[in-house]
Amino acid sequence: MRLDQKYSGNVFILSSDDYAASKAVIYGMPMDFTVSFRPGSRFGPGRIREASVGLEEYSPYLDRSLEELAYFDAGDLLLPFGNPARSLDIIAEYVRGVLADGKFPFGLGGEHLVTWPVLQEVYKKYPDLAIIHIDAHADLRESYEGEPLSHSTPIRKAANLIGGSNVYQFGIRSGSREEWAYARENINFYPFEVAEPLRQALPRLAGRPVYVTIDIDVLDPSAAPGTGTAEAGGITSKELLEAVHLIARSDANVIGADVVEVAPIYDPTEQTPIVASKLVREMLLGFVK
Ligand SMILES: [Mn+2]
Repeated sequence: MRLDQKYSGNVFILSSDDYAASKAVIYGMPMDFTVSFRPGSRFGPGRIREASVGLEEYSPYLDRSLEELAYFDAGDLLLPFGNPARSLDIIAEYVRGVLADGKFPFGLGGEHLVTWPVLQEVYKKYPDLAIIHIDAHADLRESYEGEPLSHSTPIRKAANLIGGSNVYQFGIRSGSREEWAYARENINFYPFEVAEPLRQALPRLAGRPVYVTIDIDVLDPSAAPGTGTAEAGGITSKELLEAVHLIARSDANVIGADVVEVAPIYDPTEQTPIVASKLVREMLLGFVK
């Protein structure tokens, strides 16, 4: 597998053509094969990139510009439609290479199951791994309708792998009674709110390698209607950006990140990919040192 191969011409603004010299690698994971409600997130990565042309390269929050950071955008990985298991293998293989090259993996989903192979690879490299998961949904099911490879299972799989005490969840406002009971008992669970509990939890992650996974549906549907499983009662885009900045300014060592579940077809105003593209800019500038 060639890690420096571009699969499409549509890239995030100011991304470098030089894979070798890049500190971070953006890759799209255009998979939405296991969703229980509305599909369409396979088109998320491409639309986030298109929306990125509307961004300033400078972040006034972080006083840092995209021009100061070398990152490569590989485009979307070629995933076989209808075959989640093989798709996850391809994602794992790609991320394994990116990590072996010492680069920061930055994924764009896709449904949330795409985070699972990434977490497995990241954990192999960082056995002391912790996860910050920001989402409306707990994603803590063991299986969904009998299927363990489901978009509602990745964080449960991660908790089983790295231990629930290393999983930090924020903004959750949906899930089964079993998921909530599991969350309360087994992981660091901060439902409904994001920025305030994050502020309190971050000191405990000082010095730890941390992977940050953000489901765009943590936002209120009024801010981000373009997602498969929109959930009323969400946070504002301002609070989500604040959360990214809190993590960026903390002593946690962010070693990888993703933004998932943007499904552009449900948002004719395109505000969802527009919000997501700014989120990606702030995450790149804040997390990749
Ligand atoms: Mn979600």
